Amino acid sequence: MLPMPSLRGTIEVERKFVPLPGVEDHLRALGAELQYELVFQDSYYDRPDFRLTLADLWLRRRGDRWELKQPPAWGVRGLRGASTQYLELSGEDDIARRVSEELGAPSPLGLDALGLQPFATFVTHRRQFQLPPRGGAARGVVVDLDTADFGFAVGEVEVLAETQEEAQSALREVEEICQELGVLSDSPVPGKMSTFLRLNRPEHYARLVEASVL
Ligand code: V4E
Repeated sequence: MLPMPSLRGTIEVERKFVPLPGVEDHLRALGAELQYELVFQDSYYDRPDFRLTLADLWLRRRGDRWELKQPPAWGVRGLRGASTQYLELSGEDDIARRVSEELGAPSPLGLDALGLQPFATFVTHRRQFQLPPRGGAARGVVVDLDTADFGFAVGEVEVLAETQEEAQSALREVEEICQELGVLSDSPVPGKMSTFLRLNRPEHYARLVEASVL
């Protein structure tokens, strides 16, 4: 077992999929229940030189909350490809500190003082399903079915993990559910953000593909 850093946080191990017709019936047959239906707006922010997203940092305002997704310092080792793992920060002060650090600010500044601009804004209609925990796992599996207002739909299977062992089993669980749903693709399925950028911000998209962030 690897030594663990003391500050762990919770990481999201996820896999996106193309939501085929009948996916909701399929989910219910696996024991999933609809948790909620929600409409929210995301605005993603970066510097004009794409400093944050080139570092795989995704700063967004979802409704009235700031959120930051970043690659975790721990998790499934060597994970690449169709499944992803990200650590999500949600306290505005913590986020401002992390973004200040990434941008090389001499001292932590507020998010409004860091020269950030929105580069993508879209509205998502989400239906979230919950699958009961399996095989002794502490948490259930969440499946989101999202439709964005630019005419794009995507599904996502997500399991939270707090230790490296949990992250490994979360990855196995996420792949197992995708397999059972018949949506386990070998190659990564594009999400809302990468699709939005490809359609609306081709220069930004090309830089991220070139840097292997997307
Ligand atoms: C992490 C990330 C981006 C930010 C958007 O994350 P995502 O999970 O796609 O959005 P959403 O709305 O489902 O967030 P949730 O509600 O689950 O918190 S945009 C690009 N990335 C990186 C990334 C990647 N490199 N590859 C894949 C397949 N997905 C995401």
